[in-house]
Amino acid sequence: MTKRAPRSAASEFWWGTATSAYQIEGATSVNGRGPSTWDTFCAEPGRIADGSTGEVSCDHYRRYAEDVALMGELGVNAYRFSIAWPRVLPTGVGPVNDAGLDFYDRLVDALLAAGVTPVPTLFHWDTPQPLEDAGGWLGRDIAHRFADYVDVVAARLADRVHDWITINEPRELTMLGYALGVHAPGRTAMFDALPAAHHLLLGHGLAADALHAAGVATVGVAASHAPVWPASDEPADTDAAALFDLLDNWLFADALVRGSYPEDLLPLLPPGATDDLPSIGGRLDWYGVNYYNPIRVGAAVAGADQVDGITLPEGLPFSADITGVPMTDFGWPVVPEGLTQMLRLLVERYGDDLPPLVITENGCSYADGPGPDGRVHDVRRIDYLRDHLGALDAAVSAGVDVRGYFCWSLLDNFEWAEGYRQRFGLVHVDFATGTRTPKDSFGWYAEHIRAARG
Ligand code: IFM
Repeated sequence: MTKRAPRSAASEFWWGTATSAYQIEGATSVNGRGPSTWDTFCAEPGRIADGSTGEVSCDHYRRYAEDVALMGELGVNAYRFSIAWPRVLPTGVGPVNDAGLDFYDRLVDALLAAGVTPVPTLFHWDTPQPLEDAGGWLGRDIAHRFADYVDVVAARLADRVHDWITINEPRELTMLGYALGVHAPGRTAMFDALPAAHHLLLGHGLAADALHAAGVATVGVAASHAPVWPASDEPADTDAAALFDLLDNWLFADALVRGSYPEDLLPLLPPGATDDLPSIGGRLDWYGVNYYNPIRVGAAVAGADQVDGITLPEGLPFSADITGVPMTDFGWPVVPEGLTQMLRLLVERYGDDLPPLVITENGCSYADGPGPDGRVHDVRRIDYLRDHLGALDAAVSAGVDVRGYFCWSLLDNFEWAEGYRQRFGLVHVDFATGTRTPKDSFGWYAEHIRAARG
């Protein structure tokens, strides 16, 4: 496979922050936006922990100028946001909703005026509901419809937007949305969910081709990765961990980077999946890693397991947990050295085939809100960021080629099945009023960026 040339903007490290459309925009039924699977999922009683929806959220659709001004204060030179497919194509296919595209036009222009490079993600889980009704990502057709939508967006924005991300976290949509049903679209297909992974990956490949044909400078992906630690040296544990590792990390990365699938997973993929691999692999100018924490995995044990706050059903061929390390308020392990380890694992596995890396997400949920002085003293987030950026430095010192870091997230926002119970933002949002209050971590990150950029 030919390795693509490193991205053109490589001379400037991206210091950024990230969000996604459904999590911040609100305005879900405004100006012609169509319904997404997340609108449908949120409307089902019991799906979202606090019963909330993304209908208003941070109201970024109306307050985007204020949010771009915050980015100016923060000093980031790049912003990762996502484009809502149902805002552009309300039913997932034509006709085009110009009012939807106009919003992203305005946002891009505001970012450029503020000196911030826009790095849009074309799909961050908000599948148009009519496409889900026709089978969603379990079917193959949607990959082609995705590429058609990408053509439409590129035709409007590629004159000003040079760096793009095709899809966000295909692992989560496959596992949480289609296998376990704890995210939209709420299907519980278990191992029969794997065709969704393949179709998302095919969608990535077709979209990347559409973007390159539109003449964009660089195409990336945002893939979640977690080092998998076997619970012990016992074969039952190491075997279970190896299977989990394939499903969690290498199913996606092997296809994206090498254009192959792990042999052991082929029986779970659609017939003929390998024929599509030439349309998937080798299209990346850079590879985006979303890192939160490692996972300790062992042989199946009786009783339910919890991973990252999600209860796993019984009957899976592995168990997963992690103890003995600090936890965020979401119950996610805080293990900065796992970031160094994950980046090194990618380099070891792919060698020269690996494109330059970008950390497309890293961050933490802590509940701190404004104190009596009106400020948000989120000391734990500062520690988290300092330690993870240190772990990133360690990887770079060890020779890993990393070209950017996006902190998740700019704003407290709608955290999927958790609703508004988790706060990942550098900026606190009062969801009753929309008031934004930069946290102490915002000032810390601003200072870090200033020092790093010299
Ligand atoms: O909020 C999510 C984001 O949408 C995808 N990556 C993980 C974040 C925290 O859960």
